[in-house]
Amino acid sequence: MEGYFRSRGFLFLIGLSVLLIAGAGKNVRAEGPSSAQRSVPVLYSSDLFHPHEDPDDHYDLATLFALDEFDIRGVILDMGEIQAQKKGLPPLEQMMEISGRKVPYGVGLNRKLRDRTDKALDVPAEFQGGVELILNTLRASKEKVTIITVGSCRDVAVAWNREPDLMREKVKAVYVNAGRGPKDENQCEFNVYYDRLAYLRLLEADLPIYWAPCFGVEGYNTYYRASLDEVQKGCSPRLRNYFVYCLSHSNEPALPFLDSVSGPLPRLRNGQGQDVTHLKDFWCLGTFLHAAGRSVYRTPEGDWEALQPVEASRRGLREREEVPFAFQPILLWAQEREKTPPTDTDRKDGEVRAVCLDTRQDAVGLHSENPDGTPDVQVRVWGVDVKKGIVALEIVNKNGDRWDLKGEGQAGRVVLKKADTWLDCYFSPNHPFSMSPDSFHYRMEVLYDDGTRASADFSELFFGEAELKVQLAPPNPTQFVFQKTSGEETYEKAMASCLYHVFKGSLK
Ligand SMILES: [Ca+2]
Ligand SMILES: [Ca+2]
Repeated sequence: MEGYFRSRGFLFLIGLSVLLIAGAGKNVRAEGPSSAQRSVPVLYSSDLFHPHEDPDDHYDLATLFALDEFDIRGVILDMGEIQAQKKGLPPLEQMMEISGRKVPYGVGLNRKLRDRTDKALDVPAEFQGGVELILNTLRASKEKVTIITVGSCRDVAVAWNREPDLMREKVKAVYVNAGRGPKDENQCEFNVYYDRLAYLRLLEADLPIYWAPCFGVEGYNTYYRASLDEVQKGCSPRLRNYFVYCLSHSNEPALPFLDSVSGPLPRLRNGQGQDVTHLKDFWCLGTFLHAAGRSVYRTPEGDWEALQPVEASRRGLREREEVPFAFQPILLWAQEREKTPPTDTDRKDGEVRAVCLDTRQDAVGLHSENPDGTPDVQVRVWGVDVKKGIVALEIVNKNGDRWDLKGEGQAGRVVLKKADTWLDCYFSPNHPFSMSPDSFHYRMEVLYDDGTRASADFSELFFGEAELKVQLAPPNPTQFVFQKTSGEETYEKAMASCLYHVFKGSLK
């Protein structure tokens, strides 16, 4: 929906004309980019850590501060349980120092949502800072506020659970950088991994959601690559030092480092040890540009630059607009799973059937038969021959993780509960950061006392209590999904070039 992308610029022009009329009679300065300064109130939630998990969060934070349009009302340091070890505050303090801006911040919740409506009121006060920052900021704001998430969706989802009316009234847009596109089989992705139910909850919220999947087919993803070496050529010495501090995992005092004479940009290596500094993965820039109301223009030099339409006009670039991405209308909702559990009435003689029933009950520990506070997967199995006696039972996923009755499998223990016609198995999955779809598909195998075996396959429910449903092109859209509208190659070049220009000449 290219029209929507463009309409942002149109709305901006209306806003600007009001400003110009208001200023009529006075000595109004020529229209320029400064007229957009601090015009977009923003709350920002990031899984920002030092040392970093992925330095893209540091580049995203710099982007937030580099775009003049943003009036940063608060930064949520997401994932309280990790913030306790790897604090996100040093890079945030560096960015405040470079930009000369003081920004309120709060540490986010330290545990996953237990169900979609969880208000997390039991979480200790030291981890309530994120939710409170969101709600207090909205209460105090006269204008509607844009929310951007580049980590988990936890604190925003809980803010919604606590005060939906306030959120409906005061939230202008929520940009959600997470997940896989609407055409994908499942939503396996890093930011979803953090807190699956929080992600589902935020997407289903009755808010103007701008869903920006990180991966996905048919262009429904924000992924691109850019060279950190190229990007840093446009950076001021202090901004460059901010990146050097991050990439070198420095433990020197954060603020003096900004004015130090640092060496060359440290090399960034992937899990296999390869140098990926020249081809770093990135995702979120498009959402920042859209939230700021900028459009993308092709410069006479062959670069791409994201500008306010007014600034593009001033520079004679208005006719050179390109649209590498757009937000398309979508409807997102969560569909509850059927309350009546599946039965085995149509099961064939001798067939063993296993079905994942629930993922919310805590019945087993990782390596102990006692509950450990973390919910487990419950699988119901029909057709096991209980007359024979079970000597061993194990569950293996396609990733190779293994659970068994004694807890000798490296992944953990299985606990059994027997009924007349079925067997319930409980175990604790521990999905890898990659959240490979393979780790959600399992085989259960029983060894009987006469040496024979029986087995059945099953899949873990991704969100547990509900499923994510999507409808593209709904009649009255209030939610949108990111889609690349140029070819992959053009999109990547355009975003990499825009990133370079966002930093060039800013944050000195
Ligand atoms: Ca992130
Ligand atoms: Ca458990």
